[in-house]
Amino acid sequence: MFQKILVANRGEIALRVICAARELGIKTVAVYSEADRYSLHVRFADEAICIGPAKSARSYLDIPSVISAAEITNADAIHPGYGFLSENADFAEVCETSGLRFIGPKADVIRMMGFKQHARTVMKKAGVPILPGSEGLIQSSDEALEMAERIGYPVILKATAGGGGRGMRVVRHPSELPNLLASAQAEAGAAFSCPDVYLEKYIDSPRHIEFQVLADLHGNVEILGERECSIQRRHQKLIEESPSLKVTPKLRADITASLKKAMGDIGYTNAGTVEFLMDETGMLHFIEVNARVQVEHPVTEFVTGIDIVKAQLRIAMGEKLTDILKGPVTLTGHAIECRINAEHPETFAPSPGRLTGWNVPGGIGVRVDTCAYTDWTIPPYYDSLVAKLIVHGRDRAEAIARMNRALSMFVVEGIHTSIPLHQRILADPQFQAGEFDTNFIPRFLAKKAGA
Ligand code: MV4
Repeated sequence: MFQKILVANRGEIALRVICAARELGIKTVAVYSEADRYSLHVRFADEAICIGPAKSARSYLDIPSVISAAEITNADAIHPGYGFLSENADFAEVCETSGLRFIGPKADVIRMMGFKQHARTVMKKAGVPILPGSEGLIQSSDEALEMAERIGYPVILKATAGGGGRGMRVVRHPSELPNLLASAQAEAGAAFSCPDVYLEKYIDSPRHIEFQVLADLHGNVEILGERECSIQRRHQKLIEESPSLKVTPKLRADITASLKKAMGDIGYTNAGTVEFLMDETGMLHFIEVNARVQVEHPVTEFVTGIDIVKAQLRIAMGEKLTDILKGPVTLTGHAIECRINAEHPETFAPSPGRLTGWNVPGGIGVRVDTCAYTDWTIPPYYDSLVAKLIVHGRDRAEAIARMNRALSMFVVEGIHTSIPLHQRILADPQFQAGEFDTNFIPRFLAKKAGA
């Protein structure tokens, strides 16, 4: 049983972890940079400790500073949230060797999932559908050309250590393959200190659909349905929902069964997400595993009624999933999340500054996860997420109406936010019909610019 945990993060997710710990009677330690002294996560934690200057590399990403803070405050465990150190296998390892429980998967599992080609191999072996592609890493242009010929163009080269679109190249013709291979390898080497790339069939207009996993330390795995995350701009999700309109009960059951086996085989523990691309025929293909709690976890919490962060803490304390879940996982109604960013709704320029006015919507089926408050100044050093607005309705139409209502009551003054953009997206007939893919936002913005 944990007496006290340290939350190695900031903003809304730090506060989210503090909420879960408090409900379980576990004390919390917040860490903060000099820029976050007046953040709500500092105020609501039982203790708070400054770990360095504003720059993340010298505070939230500084492993010795975070570990020292945990040792000084006598914490039992560390929750990493998302981003920062959450998928850093070395950090997870240092936690365990320092006698601190890392609230996440084991270090070697995080490391393995970080190498995408390896994740592909283990998923395939367990019967999870993957895209046609290389069995291992690409050794030469000739090998890649031969493989691409067999699979058929277009293909995509991906950095095995990559993520967020870096070290990726789409190849539409053999003549461009050698140069694109070299540039993918160079970019991967510079960004991840690992130039290795693999190759797979490219899907032109996929949907991005991901499945939520919980796994305990006793070999039990549960899948909490899926999230539709196709509404993105430059790899930043804007709107997520659950369930996906395009996932049939049969498809959900099939993927759930294959993932239960795969995640068990891998020895995956705690919370995680398995990402898929859906092709034009409605088939799902595995792409990668995210070994952390995600920004969009609340939509799954709304439709399942399961507190995912509390489950993370209880799993890390050794509890069994059957005791945590108390019955089968069921999906009820429809949930949507809008990420409210401090940025200009048309130029997307960051918009930090003082919140001179701030009113958060409430009422039935409305949840706001935020660390912001009136007169707080959003610092310019971190990502632009200021709040997550999540709604739940009995069906998608009710959820959309509820989101519109809640957005209209969300008052943010002093900065620009993505609220007007969300209102325009929700009014779009294609969005309302559920007819969209990962090219929706580029198309939507081009349409507006042209009009
Ligand atoms: C793909 C793909 C099409 N085909 N893989 C982008 C980030 C990384 N996580 C995977 N990504 C993609 N992989 C194949 N085989 C298209 C993308 C992609 C994408 C995926 C999900 C959501 C938005 C996206 C935007 C551009 C490209």
